[in-house]
Amino acid sequence: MTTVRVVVAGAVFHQGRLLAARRSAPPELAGRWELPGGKLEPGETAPEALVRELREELGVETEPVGRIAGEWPLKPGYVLQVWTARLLAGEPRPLEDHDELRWLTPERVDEVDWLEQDRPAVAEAVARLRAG
Ligand code: DCM
Repeated sequence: MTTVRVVVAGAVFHQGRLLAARRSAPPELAGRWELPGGKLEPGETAPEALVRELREELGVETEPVGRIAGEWPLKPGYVLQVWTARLLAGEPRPLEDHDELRWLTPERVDEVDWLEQDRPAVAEAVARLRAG
């Protein structure tokens, strides 16, 4: 039996902007921008994993709001799921895995080089951001 592992990423919104994070590793992904997140640990729900990952990687407290429909293939054995989330507390800092962060307005969301697999979810996140 093969088990597919879930990577959960967050479209974090704050004051009408979307948070983008530039990866510093691994070499084949470094320099590309993503919605920050990481792998579910055994026993965790996706929202629990998202809150933990954003705390570890960015030093912030967040509240998952809702899932963006869809699931996107990553490397073999992994799929990406995306949730929108609100920033509750803290100023994001690139503590792990990233070397730059940006808050993007909807107009500027295409100014960074998003990982291909993140693009559909980024487009949907921006549509929600615009809708308020
Ligand atoms: N990943 C991705 N898009 C994201 C978050 C993660 O494609 N928004 C991929 C990169 C890694 C894997 O998921 O191959 C695990 O991520 P991490 O290394 O951040 O745990």
